[in-house]
Amino acid sequence: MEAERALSQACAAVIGLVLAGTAGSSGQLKPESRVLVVTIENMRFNPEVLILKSGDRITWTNKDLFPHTATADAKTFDSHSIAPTGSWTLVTGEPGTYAYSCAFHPTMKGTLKVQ
Ligand SMILES: [Cu+2]
Repeated sequence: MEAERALSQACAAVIGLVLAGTAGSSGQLKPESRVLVVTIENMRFNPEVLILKSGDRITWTNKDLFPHTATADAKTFDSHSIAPTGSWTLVTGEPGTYAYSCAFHPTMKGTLKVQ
């Protein structure tokens, strides 16, 4: 009897968590937040300019045969080395325009516009 009651209480707790997640009250799991992808290929960021909303996630995927980075000019973010076939994800924060480049290949440039 005691075990059954404990189990039903545990289930109620899990349901409560799920509801909290979908309600978007946490700030981390906003239902409207999206995942956008920048493909690194042929020594370029594609797309070069990405417009997104604060809270969106952005994933850089490296399809070249050598490592790259996504490093903000102002050092507000830095992926460090992203290995071939590897990826790195950033959750966007403050609105603004963020120019970034590859630390290994400074001619590779991109821009994030967070609204
Ligand atoms: Cu590079």
